[in-house]
Amino acid sequence: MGKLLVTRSSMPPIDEYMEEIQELWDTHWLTNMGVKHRKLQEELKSYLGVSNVELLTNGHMALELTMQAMNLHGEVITTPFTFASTTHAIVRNGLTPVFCDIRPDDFTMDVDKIESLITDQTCAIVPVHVYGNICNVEEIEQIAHKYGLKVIYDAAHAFGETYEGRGVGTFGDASCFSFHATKVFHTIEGGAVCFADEEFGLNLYRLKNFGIRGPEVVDGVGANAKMNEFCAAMGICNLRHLGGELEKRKKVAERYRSHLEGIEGIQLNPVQQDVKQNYAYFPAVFDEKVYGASRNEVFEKLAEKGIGARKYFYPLTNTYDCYHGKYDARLTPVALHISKRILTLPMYADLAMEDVDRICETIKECRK
Ligand code: T4K
Repeated sequence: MGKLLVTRSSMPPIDEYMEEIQELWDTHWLTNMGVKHRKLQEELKSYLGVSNVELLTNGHMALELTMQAMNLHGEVITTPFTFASTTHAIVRNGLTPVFCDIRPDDFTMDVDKIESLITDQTCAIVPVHVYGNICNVEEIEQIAHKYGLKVIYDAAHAFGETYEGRGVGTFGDASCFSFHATKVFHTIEGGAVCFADEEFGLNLYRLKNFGIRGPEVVDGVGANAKMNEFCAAMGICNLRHLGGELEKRKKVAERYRSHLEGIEGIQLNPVQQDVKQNYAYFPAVFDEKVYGASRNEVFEKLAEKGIGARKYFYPLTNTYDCYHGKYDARLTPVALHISKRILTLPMYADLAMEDVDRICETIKECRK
């Protein structure tokens, strides 16, 4: 049996992709908001049920440029239980991250702890729909409204999800998606920002193109974060097949649950009420004292058998070497606890049921 990695990119049929990019050989138009870019943008608007979509080179630039386009200054309340990108985007904007703890059940920002972190310097909240678990969007909206704060969701894991029938990208002032190769929906590398405010959208559009306003006017210190035509074409093809891919992911998740649900000492991702899930990740939390094996032991045992589970998200971003001495992870004890115990198991559409069985058998063998 070959190696199993934590995920595997979905690929559209090659002929379909070739057909989609054929046109580029005629036009020689390869980037800078060409036809594929515009087509994908329109398709995503309708798929995600949002009023505006700006396409970018990746999810990180989506976050970074969103914060810049909002002209934020001061402190940003965020979570340390995330990928490097969320915290780095804040810091790279000259903003100060203030870390809020997470909930032990769904790992999203604990809204009961937000208000005590707000100061007169706070300008925004950046929560993460981690593993596709939707944050408490109502409560976050209320707090933001009360204190006049912007809300930028890191929705890198939440592509295509809905909450109470509403596209997840419609919550907050902006939602930033990642279309990286490892994601449920991908454009090889890519990302997008969904938003309602057109003026913000214009700022964002300029910032992704060097801050150019017109042929002779550059009035923003922008970057180059334009999605190219080959990536957009990949997105167009992948979007056609997404329904089938999600169905397959659902079956994989169900198979995992049939093996692992109800085992003492293993906590699975919750099934959230009123959420249409995307089955992006399959995390499991191992409580060594109850289960009889630690997360690290399970990780090692799986690795011995060529199964590449990952410790998403360990370490916490507020303990990274590059932030040494700046933050105190003891102030986010739940995040610290979970990050030492969580493991994301292989999850992708083409993962064979026998492989899920094998992964679960190996996990069960770890019990002492
Ligand atoms: N916010 C959050 C919450 C995020 O999770 C992320 C990205 C971002 C923001 C930023 O979005 P982007 O700027 O990336 O669009 C991976 C991804 O690179 C990253 O996108 C993702 N989160 C993160 C959770 O996972 P690594 O360093 O773990 O990737 P890597 O190279 O180890 O790949 C993981 C597995 O994926 C491999 O074992 C095999 C498979 N794979 C990988 C690649 C590169 C493929 O099947 N095909 C591929 O092309 O970060």
